[in-house]
Amino acid sequence: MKDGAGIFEKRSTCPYCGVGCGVVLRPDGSGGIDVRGDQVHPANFGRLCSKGSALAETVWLHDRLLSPRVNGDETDWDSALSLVAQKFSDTIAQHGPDSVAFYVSGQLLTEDYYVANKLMKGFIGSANIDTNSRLCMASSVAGHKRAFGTDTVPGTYEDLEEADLIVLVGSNMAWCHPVLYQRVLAAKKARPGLKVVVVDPRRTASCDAADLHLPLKPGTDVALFNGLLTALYEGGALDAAYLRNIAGFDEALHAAMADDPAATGLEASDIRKFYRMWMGKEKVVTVYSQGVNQSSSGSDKVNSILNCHLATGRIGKPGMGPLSVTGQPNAMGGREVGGLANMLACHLDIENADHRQAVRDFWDAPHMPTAAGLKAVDMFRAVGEGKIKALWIIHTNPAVSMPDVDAVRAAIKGCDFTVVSDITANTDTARLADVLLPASAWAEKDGTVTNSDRTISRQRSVLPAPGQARADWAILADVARRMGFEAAFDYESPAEIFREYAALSGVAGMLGKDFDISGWSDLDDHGYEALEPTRWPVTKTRQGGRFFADGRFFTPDGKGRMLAVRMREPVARTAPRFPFRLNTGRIRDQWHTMTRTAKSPRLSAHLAEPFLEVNPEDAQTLGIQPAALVRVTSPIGSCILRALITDAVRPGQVFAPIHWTGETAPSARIDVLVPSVVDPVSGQPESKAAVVAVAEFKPEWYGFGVSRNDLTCDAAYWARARTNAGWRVEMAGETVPLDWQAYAAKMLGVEGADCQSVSDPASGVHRFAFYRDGVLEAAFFASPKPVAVMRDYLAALPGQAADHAVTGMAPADQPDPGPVVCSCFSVGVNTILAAIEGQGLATVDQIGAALQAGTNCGSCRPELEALLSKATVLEAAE
Ligand SMILES: Nc1nc2c(c(=O)[nH]1)N[C@H]1C(S)=C(S)[C@@H](COP(=O)(O)OP(=O)(O)OC[C@H]3O[C@@H](n4cnc5c(=O)[nH]c(N)nc54)[C@H](O)[C@@H]3O)O[C@H]1N2
Ligand SMILES: Nc1nc2c(c(=O)[nH]1)N[C@H]1C(S)=C(S)[C@@H](COP(=O)(O)OP(=O)(O)OC[C@H]3O[C@@H](n4cnc5c(=O)[nH]c(N)nc54)[C@H](O)[C@@H]3O)O[C@H]1N2
Ligand code: SF4
Ligand SMILES: [Mo]
Repeated sequence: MKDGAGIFEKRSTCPYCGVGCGVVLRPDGSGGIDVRGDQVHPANFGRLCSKGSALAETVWLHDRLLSPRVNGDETDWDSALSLVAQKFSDTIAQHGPDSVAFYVSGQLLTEDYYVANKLMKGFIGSANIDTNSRLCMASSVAGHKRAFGTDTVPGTYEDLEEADLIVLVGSNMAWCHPVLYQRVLAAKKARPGLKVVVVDPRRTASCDAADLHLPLKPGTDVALFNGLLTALYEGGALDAAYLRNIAGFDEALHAAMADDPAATGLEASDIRKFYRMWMGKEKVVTVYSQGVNQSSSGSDKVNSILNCHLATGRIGKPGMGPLSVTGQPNAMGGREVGGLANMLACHLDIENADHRQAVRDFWDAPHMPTAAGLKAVDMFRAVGEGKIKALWIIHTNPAVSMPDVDAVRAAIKGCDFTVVSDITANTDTARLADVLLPASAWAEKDGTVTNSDRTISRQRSVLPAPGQARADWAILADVARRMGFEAAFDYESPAEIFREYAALSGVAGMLGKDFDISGWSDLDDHGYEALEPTRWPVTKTRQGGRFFADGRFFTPDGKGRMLAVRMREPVARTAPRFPFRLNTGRIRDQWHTMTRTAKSPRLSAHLAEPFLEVNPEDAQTLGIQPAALVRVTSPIGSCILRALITDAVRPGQVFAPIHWTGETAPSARIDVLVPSVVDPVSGQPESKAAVVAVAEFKPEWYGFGVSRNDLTCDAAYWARARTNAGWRVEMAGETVPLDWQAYAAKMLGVEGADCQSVSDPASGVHRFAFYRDGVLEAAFFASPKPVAVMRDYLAALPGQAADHAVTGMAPADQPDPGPVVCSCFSVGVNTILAAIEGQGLATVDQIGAALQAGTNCGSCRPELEALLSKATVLEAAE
């Protein structure tokens, strides 16, 4: 597509969250791209969040893996892929198909996923392919299948606009699905009658728009929704006609009545208020995410929610229904294509002989497994036990994101043969690989993804793949051909794979399955190139729409199922040695293990350091001061994090983000603390309910540095972040270096540079500024107490003359902007607070008019609201 000026641009999708926003990409001619929201994409209608808006900053090639590597040495594709094919074939010949495994990702494109799944399940003959969606959506899949007979998301995004009540359960939508959240805010503004309830133990940014926040005890959601079902029954709010299509009502109600919502620890009046809101508004959408799924009772939590919607017939109709929001851009596509070890393809079941036969015939497959394969946690356990001897990890970083991650790391390291496909060699997982394969990245790839509301969209390439990088599907198909499956993997383009997949879904449709996109089985290459965002199903007779309003389900008897579920506490119990419940999750501007978002200085400025939210009461009991470091210890591991004292978390609970890794902050890898406890039905780990002890970490010294160069740190604690000028790093050490200047120069990569220093041995405070040719290369500050310097000001200095850098303070006429709140326009908290006070700003829109903050993507608007109320509180106290 060309614009009026003849400049070439293409429509594609954002590679981050499951909202699946449309973007328009325009190469800038020098290797970069411009990114803007796609006005006509039905997920976002032009909007983008802070991460989407900063995509252009993440495509630079700085740390890209450009050629295959075997045992660390660069090589060509032919050698690397022959080795992979040989090792997999030999292992299978010697130890059987179940001695190999693929661990893949909800970020793969559907075409990549299709090839991986076909190779493992149809040709290798094992079901040992599982995906990081096991850590993410497995409980929703299990809940859907139990209730509906299939993994269908009944509703659509438009339901959010039509609803009268939106309940967010375990979802921090403001930060994790920001564009959907903006749609909710816009709907609320247009229709103030729309109410929002947030069910989350923690006060999150999503609570700012909430009419009611229910900070329930972690893990007690089932008691809340069982109480709701009971209240609906007692209040006469059930839909008797719809219930004729539903089995299991009596048992479900009986179980619900046995639970007491008081177990949630919520005020009885708040619970009643919530139940009254639910009963009083027919159009209810319940959005749920990882606070529900990532639990040892995740599947039951899902079904307790579905029970309430089924019992009231509030499902699949405009403005009502359960809506499980998917995390990754193609989490939904992966579920459809059969990426999970217990699925086949197109929602067909591995354990169903008819389904197996149909897929075997379609693929002309030589070997098909008859039982489900190993789920993620079991898979890595089997790797650790030596039962899996060849492992291929694609598009995911399990050495950071799996529970009990040090055991997973040891398992991967000990595996006879590990292949990792990634876009960079600098990940904790890639560092453990025997063979490293360079994948082409988002802006270089073609394919399709499915978002949270079943909309299939094209991802389109606008940049050439750098070096030898190749698309994931092409690498997989090449290995398959080298393993002897030439005919079945003779693909030349993603369009060809997509057509085959669409045809297979027609087989599933004939078997009575919901996932049917056979309307596209004849799509030619041009049609594939031009494919518009479309909600499935896509058949000759039907396109899109909602499911289940008609009371027809995909179970053997065609009825929906209510499940009898009872509340179960998280498996790990707090005890005097481990008195805190550790909640984990995401922050606004980072994506998972940061391999892409951390390349953006703007995104890195929002929260530049890993942290632990601690309630002020607990901080006082533990003697923890603001900005202190804390050691967090669980029965299986230990971390060091910065304490962030806030009443957003309740006493007895702490929260830490998941994003930091061996590359960015090794002592903050949070999954070293989380045990590998799983939901018995879905196999999904309980990632949000470890138990921990918290104590102050007292280092000998604290440090802060900025540098133009790459850093090499070895302190007990360090955390680095990108800045426009290079890097910034927070540090803390347990041993005092003998020569501070030499230590700082080595770490900051400025050995031999001119140095200005101010040292006070008595107080232990040391300050250094390093220059080359009168330009500041780096600066470093160390102190026995947390370092007090103007961090955000200093971070911008490297590369400038900055002759006062050694003071660590800005000259009086250059105020410190403070940590960035608005990433789009890099507006800091101090700037905003000063403007609120100085110019008497009273609304978010006034802040926008004065400073631009919040006027582009809007992701920071909840934080601007919070700053306004903070300023008001301060004023009131004066
Ligand atoms: N910025 C950003 N956005 C992302 C991602 C990212 O990395 N960064 N990742 C994407 C992915 S893959 C996913 S899966 C989604 C996740 O999206 P979300 O699920 O919204 O995000 P989380 O922060 O993991 O967890 C949500 C909330 O669950 C709460 N919670 C913890 N325990 C309980 C409980 O027992 N009950 C209830 N009701 N709530 C509980 C937590 O306090 C937290 O606020 O985000 C997607 N979007
Ligand atoms: N404690 C705790 N743990 C959690 C969670 C939690 O809430 N709490 N959340 C869980 C959830 S929901 C998720 S989804 C996982 C996410 O965890 P991961 O999937 O492990 O994290 P990512 O950083 O998304 O990993 C993606 C990898 O793919 C690489 N990559 C990028 N583009 C491409 C490409 O085109 N091709 C290939 N081959 N590689 C590419 C990236 O560089 C990166 O290394 O974490 C889980 N772990
Ligand atoms: S909400 Fe943000 S991260 Fe998610 S798809 Fe849209 S732009 Fe990307
Ligand atoms: Mo996820």
